Amino acid sequence: MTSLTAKDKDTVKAFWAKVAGKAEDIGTDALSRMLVVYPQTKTYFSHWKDLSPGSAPVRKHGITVMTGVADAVSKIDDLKGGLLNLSELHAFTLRVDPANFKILSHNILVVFAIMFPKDFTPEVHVAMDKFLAALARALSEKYR
Ligand code: HNI
Repeated sequence: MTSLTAKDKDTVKAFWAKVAGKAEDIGTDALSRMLVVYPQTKTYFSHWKDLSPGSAPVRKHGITVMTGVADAVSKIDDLKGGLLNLSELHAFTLRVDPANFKILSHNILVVFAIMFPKDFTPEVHVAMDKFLAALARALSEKYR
């Protein structure tokens, strides 16, 4: 298990500060891709009218998820404690299989690479990958 070094945390905060203004587009694109490329993820959203890329509910939920990511950046020193309520919601209420956290993380990374090709250096890539993995672990905390 890789944990975030102090340098990783600085890299995450600096990259997030650069891209946060585009969070709505990042969330919409990442969620759109997840639903197309990993159609098994659609089961959780079958109550939506339109699951096609960029639809109103996809955009709305993309924004919600990125608000959660932004919140996690601010709680980077205690992700497990900071995200307990959100973990409880996904585990007990929504019953999301935690394997899906990895899938969404992957799609977020793909969108970072497309939207920010210059800023998304290998160093930023590894820091964001570690951060999203730690976020996924924190969200999985209540499943045990
Ligand atoms: Ni997730 C609701 C954050 C991954 C399925 N999710 C939320 C909410 C936040 C959130 C915030 C709103 C909570 C509230 O209403 O209080 N989700 C996150 C974050 C990640 C994540 C930060 C990972 C980076 N969620 C996932 C994944 C799935 C998922 C991978 C399923 C594939 N989430 C849901 C569903 C809801 C949800 C379903 C309820 C949405 C609705 O419209 O019913």
